Amino acid sequence: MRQGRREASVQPADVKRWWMLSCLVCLLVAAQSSAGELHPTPWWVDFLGQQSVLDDQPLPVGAVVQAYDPTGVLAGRAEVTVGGSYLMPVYGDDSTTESDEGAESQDFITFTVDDYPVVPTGPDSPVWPGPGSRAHVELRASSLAGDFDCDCQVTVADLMRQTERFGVSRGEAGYYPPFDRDGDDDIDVHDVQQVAGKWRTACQE
Ligand SMILES: [Ca+2]
Ligand SMILES: [Ca+2]
Ligand SMILES: [Ca+2]
Repeated sequence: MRQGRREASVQPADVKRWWMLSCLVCLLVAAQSSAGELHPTPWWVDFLGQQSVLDDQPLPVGAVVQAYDPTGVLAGRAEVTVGGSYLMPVYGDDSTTESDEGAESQDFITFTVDDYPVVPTGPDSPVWPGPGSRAHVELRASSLAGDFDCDCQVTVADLMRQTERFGVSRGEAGYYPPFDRDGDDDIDVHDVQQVAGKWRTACQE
């Protein structure tokens, strides 16, 4: 009987282990939500395009356009409902909170289409001009792995774009998710190796 009671009782070490595990889970969940969740604020800029392309074809209906502030905070997301077009509110940061919800005036905005890299092609520059305004920015996206300048081939130009951000982690200036090929929140040698492995590949004609 005494043996049975001892097995059923909760030991302090068990409580400590459970508590540490809970903390770890909370941290992981918090890290994930800050990385991938949109936090709309009352301040936004409408970004739009009407002749945007993925692999030289009009953006397909259902494609997801996303926008990031200079440290990789997700600030806008929109689904394409008319081929080649998008209209996306890109949210600004709420200065009254500690967390970073989005862009500040004159921030450079980067984009992805279905998580593929995008080159903005104007006519407006891809900056967040300030709440309540609009920016006409057409997008050119490429689904070819490692093709960061979206010219349908992987060359030294793509590697240079990526290595310019070498050592940058999510939350730091210059973080752009497509450069982080293995998705572990930094741009390091493993990500560069993946792109180097695609050297001289090109889109199929
Ligand atoms: Ca910000
Ligand atoms: Ca390229
Ligand atoms: Ca990485």
